[in-house]
Amino acid sequence: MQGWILKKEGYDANSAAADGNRFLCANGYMGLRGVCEEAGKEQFAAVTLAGVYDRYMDRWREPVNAPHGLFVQLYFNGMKMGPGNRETLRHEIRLDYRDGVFGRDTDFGPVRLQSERFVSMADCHLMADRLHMRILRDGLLEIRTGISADLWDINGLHLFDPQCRTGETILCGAVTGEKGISVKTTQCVRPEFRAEEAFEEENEGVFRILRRKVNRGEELVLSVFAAVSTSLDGAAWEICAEECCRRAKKKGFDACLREHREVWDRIRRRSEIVLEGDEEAAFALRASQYHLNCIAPRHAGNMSIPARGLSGQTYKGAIFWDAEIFFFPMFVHTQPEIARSLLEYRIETLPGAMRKAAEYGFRGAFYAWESQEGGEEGCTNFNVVDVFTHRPVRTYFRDKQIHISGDVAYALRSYYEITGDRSLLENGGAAVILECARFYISRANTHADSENVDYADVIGPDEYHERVTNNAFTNRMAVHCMESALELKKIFRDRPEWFDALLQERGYEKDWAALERLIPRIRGPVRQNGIIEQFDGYFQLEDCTLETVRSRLMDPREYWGGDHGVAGTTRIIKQADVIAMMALFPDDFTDDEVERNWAYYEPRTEHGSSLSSCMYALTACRTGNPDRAWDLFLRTAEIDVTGGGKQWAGEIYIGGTHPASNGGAWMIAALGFAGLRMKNGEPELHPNLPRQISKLTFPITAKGKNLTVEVSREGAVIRDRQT
Ligand code: IFM
Repeated sequence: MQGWILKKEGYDANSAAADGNRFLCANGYMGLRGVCEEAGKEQFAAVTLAGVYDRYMDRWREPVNAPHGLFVQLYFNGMKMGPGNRETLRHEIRLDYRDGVFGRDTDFGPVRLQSERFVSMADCHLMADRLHMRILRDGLLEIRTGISADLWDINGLHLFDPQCRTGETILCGAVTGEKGISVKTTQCVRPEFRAEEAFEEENEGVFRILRRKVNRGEELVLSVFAAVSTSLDGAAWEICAEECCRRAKKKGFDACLREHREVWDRIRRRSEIVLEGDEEAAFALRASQYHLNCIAPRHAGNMSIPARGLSGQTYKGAIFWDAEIFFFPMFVHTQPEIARSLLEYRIETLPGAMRKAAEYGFRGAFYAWESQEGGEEGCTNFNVVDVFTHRPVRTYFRDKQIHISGDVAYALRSYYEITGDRSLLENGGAAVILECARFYISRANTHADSENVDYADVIGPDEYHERVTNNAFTNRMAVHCMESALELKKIFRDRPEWFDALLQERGYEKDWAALERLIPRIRGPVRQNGIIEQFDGYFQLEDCTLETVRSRLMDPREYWGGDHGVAGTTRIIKQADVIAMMALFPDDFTDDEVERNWAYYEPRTEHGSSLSSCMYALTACRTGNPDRAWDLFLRTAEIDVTGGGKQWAGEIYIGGTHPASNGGAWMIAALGFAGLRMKNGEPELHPNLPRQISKLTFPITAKGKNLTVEVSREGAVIRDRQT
């Protein structure tokens, strides 16, 4: 590992799944897992498409993988070359975080293959690969390249009726089973050598065979261009992939790569945090920013980002609260058009959220916990499979994790406050806030004999304790959402008629009055010796250590939560909950309160979710303890360098990249260590540099102004930035 390049030497089949994540190439439209050209489903090869979902039989709906157009398999004298072969002398893969170029260098014995490939940031449909083959023995070389359908699907099959075509541009098209969405992959090549050409069509795809007698010392170069389009891409989708391939072939690999790099340069100029003083941390931060930037929807203005990005089909390719609370901050401060896209997705899926609220007998908008196409709920009632009985376990994420609607409203309000751009609220955002607030009115539990209002039967961010009452985080989010609805009146004080018409259109008159009455009655946090009780009855649970709970596990993959989970009857929590509330609502709590709660909850937190550490790190910075935040920062930023994080929840695979940690690393560095805060619409700095960092420099935009933040031991400044 050095500077910008993640490297791995040697081949190890057992780490193929993790490496596929760590070495991911993506451009927001699709993600190509970090596997070599010849990889198939055994090595977890996949080209995962953003926003294209399919359901096979009664399995979980998940994103669709497109046929893989950069497939290349070499044969030498009839022998298949692979990095795991006995003859292979050396194998290395690498990923450059500056521009997402994936490289390999494999000495197969008779041939040394070096390649560099990318998923284009300049043309979202395109990916390209250039292979450089040095011949080390005389013999017959066969290059089998084409479009492979031998891909890793978790809950497939998804593509049916394959239609393949050979020729200068080969093609493989198919349709999804559920909704008949067409997916097309095309491929063409530019060999810089002569070879006999033949084609093969089979179940596994369509292939071109380039055959040639080779002599030791020869150097052969082959460029491969592949493109993907789907019938969701608009009117021109049918010809889009073919034209994209032809254009790329004509331009050549270098020109395509140049255009791709120019876009990455611009992205980095707008978002990159330069961390000085600790090279390991700087490297991890570059990795984090690469991973979050490469999955951002730059090709569409109304898409969000799944919890495992585009690294595969884990978590059903669904959008969670991760988008608003963990990805959104980096984007809103650096590339607000992407933050806007995440929220446009929520605006467009409001009807789905309203349907979900109605399904449970409530009014307003209850957003999907795992949101898929059109806001469809992907979360099932049985979201975990028990490792002992192999039976699905009833989980309550779908129906009880009601903070999701407040999280969406929280981001909408922040977008307005940070960018000063009211147009999102005008064009659907205000309606979302009103409907989310209406959901909290309708979901509140009142009592015949008291004025108190509770939220009973909920799950907070700590998912291990299910069906609890008055989860402090949830109550605070609900209040914030309802206050934001009231705040809209002030935001639109110069357009009272417009706002009144909106209230009228949504039939909101009675709800408006209800909001004003309800907010002061909602149970606020209950404290015991300054410690906020996470939910009613939490302090009555067994108070034991994390080690004790871990020692009770009978299987390392066992699910800790729910009725039979080892954590449920104890105070051990999965992830930041009270502390997440403190991070999101800093003005509610004194430093002393934050410190005490941090000291209480941190040792009781498993950090079993990659969303956890960053909240603890942020709050540690806020109380002037950046050194306490340091390890949590490294853990957050390094997760997709090391391939860490949980891989299993019961029998369900949950591995992939960790965009929430990537966003969390940005938050810790910018909001925590540099102490960036928005005060009355203006950025301010309250630095908390840990001893390892000598300087942080990064770009932000605030209210349309491009600025550079610089924080060092000498001081902190915010300067205008030329773009
Ligand atoms: O959204 C999270 C949740 O908070 C914990 N489990 C994983 C989800 C997706 O990252």
